[in-house]
Amino acid sequence: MIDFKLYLITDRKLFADSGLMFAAVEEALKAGVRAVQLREKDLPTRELLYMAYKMRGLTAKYSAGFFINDRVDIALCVDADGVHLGQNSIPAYAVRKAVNASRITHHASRFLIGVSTHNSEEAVIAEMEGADFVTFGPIYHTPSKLKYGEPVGLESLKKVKEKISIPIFGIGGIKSDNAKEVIDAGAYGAAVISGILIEADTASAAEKYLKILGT
Ligand code: TZP
Repeated sequence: MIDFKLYLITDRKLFADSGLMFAAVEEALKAGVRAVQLREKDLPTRELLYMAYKMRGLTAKYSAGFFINDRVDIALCVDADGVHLGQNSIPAYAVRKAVNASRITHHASRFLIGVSTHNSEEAVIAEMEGADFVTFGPIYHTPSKLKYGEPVGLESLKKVKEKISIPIFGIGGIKSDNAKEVIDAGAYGAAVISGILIEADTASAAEKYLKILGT
């Protein structure tokens, strides 16, 4: 049901302007990336909506999945494939109810719900509440340690894997040279920001991950 292993997450602040971010995401899509999450938490609603329309258009051009961080309303407005919830977002069960009520039946595909988790308790709850997949991390140190907290490491990933059956995407400091050990520890895939978006050659950075993870 989750047909991607590499989950590209945006951060426009890595770029001088958002046009450059769209260009980088397009390079990654051309290289074969199959899913993108728009994660621009501090944008005012309308700006986020316009960016989401644009990113929906771009991902659709490459038949890739498109997720919006936190904002179920915007995900529905732009016909995204799903939403990615944080620990303070509306919980998955409540999103499911709202989506079932508002989504018209011509949608053949399920509206996917991902949840960010940082320990096994959060992951177990996410699954119980109806998430389709979780991200789990930060696995390693990230450039912004304060924002994402201390690394949880591979051992805790292994433990979470024993407790839930939905796909787990490792997140946080995952580079092409450590992606394999994340998969070996039980992750289904990897969620990546800087390993792709700060690279000068976005396409070859994305290709390196895809080679290790599969699409
Ligand atoms: N959640 C946990 S770590 C992280 C998020 C959003 C950041 C991942 O960024 P990077 O650059 O791939 O380490």
